Amino acid sequence: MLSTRSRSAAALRARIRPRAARVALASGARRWKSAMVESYDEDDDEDLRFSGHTGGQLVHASLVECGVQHVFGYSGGANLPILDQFSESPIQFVMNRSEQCCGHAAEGYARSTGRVGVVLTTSGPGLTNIITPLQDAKGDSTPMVALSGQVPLAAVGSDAFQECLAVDLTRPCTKWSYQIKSVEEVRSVVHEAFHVAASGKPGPVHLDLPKDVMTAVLRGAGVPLPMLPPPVTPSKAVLEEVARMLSVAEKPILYGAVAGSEELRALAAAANVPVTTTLHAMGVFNEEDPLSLHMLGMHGSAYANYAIQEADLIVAIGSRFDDRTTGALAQRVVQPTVAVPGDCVAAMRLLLPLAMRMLLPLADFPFSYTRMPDGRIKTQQVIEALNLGFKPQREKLVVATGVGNHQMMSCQFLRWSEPRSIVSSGSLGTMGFGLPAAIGAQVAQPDRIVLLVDGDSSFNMTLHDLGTVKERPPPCHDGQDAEHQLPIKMAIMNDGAQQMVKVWQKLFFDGRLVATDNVNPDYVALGEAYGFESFSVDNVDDLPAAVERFVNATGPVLCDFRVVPDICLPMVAPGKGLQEMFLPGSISFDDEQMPEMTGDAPS
Ligand SMILES: Cc1ncc(C[n+]2csc(CCOP(=O)(O)OP(=O)(O)O)c2C)c(N)n1
Ligand SMILES: [Mg+2]
Repeated sequence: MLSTRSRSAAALRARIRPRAARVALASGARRWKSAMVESYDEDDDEDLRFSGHTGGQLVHASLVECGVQHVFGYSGGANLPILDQFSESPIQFVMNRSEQCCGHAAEGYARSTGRVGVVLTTSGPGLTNIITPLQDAKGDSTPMVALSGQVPLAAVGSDAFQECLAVDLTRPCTKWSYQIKSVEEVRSVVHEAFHVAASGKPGPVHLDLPKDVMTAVLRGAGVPLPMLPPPVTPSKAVLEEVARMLSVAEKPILYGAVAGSEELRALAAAANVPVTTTLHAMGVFNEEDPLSLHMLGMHGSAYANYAIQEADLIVAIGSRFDDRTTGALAQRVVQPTVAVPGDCVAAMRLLLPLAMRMLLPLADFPFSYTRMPDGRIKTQQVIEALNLGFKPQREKLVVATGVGNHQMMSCQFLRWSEPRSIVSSGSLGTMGFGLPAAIGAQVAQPDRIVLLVDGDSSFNMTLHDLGTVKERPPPCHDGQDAEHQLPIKMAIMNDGAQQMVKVWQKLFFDGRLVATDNVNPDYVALGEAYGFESFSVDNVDDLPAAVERFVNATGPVLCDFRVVPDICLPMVAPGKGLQEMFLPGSISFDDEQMPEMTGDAPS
């Protein structure tokens, strides 16, 4: 990020990754016995409460012990002994329409709350269907526990029906993947899985559960619960060094942090340092605050990109310098000048009393776009109208997105003021993520307003999960059953294209368009087929009324916003520094005016 400019204050440049500490977990290894052990419950060795339970019952009991309230899952022969436990359970079981959707729903659940999302699949295709969500959760540091059924241990490795080498498949896309081999270890392993998923840098854990282990009966106490290491405390001395750097920096900037909204706001105010956020952190810092520079990166605000390029001190909080946020870098891995391992929120708390300085940010180059002269509407325009429509209820809003222009335009044209208000696939960029993730967020928080801003192509990938929106599962421990539907507001930015990629074809492949136009279903008819209030709008005159109807709908509602395709600006072309971005107005989606680019298209 800073490699393109050398400045005299280079010695001050810091790239601090407070979460650089990782839980060191080689896959397959599952015991910590170190001097760091905080407590160990000796009584647990004698715990006979679970003697006589089956493996399936132990899994369920462990989920309850770990505070699980919702599981997203799908049935199958291999997971029946576990599924059976949910016939009478304090845990609400949500059946999405495919395992991929279960996985994304668990991600939406986790990201909008900070709690661990839980998924249950069957063996074979059930498990392979969650590879994408697992990788997505790994890339975006989302705590998730995935449980898969498996053929009986004796059949493992025999190419049995619906057998796959589950743990081998999930090893690279999880923090830890493990096949439970005896009923004795079930409770201990499940507890440990939740710890691994939620601690250090959060991420997904996969447990494979052979059917015979799930039907076996525990005799005696079983393996004691794991001994867990205490969290790393950020070093006061290192934070004093950070405070010193902050006090002498001329152009510092704060970047990142998904958690610790209050701490970040206090820190920015005390030190008077501007804040830019990544996709996942939208809202952690109030964008109405004059210190807010909004999102940075490939489609970030021009002022954030200029500011971070010019900064002599970057305080990165829980961020990992993804290439979508850095632009061209000499090295893929950014080495911090000072690293503060430990919990970000704790680090910010400790830094707060030490940090004081004066500086005012520069906010120029606003997000903008060109309106159509004939009254047709653009995605940016719709999102601006949605922003206005939902403004009075912004504290309650959670926004899920697909992947593409509409995703970036949501970041640009919605104003974000609340933490955990965006649910979006950042690292993996998974089309089809939006609808199931919205479902997960709504299941987790029935009182919040869940808005899905989806692209037509992204929506097409998982639209079968409309069935889950329609049939909310029966009431459970919380007694919510006012309406058997999830009141998700689904806004489809229907530009008839995979527009983000189509733009790249125009820019980098001499305008040759291959397989980036869509033939879409009639979304209004589709919504009605599922029993939702559904309508469409395609012009600026009808837009305010359509948005009002959309905002005020009480149940699930689908609006097909028929929009004119556009390019998303600002845009940093591949291989370029952030300061070399195309600004709004500099290029348009018109054939004639598109400049031809050299170099690789974005990946
Ligand atoms: C599963 C998956 N396949 C392919 C891609 C590559 N890709 C990135 S954006 C995009 C187009 C998205 O189209 P749409 O959802 O309609 O959004 P738009 O850009 O038109 O707003 C594609 C194909 C992806 N990100 N995910
Ligand atoms: Mg599209």
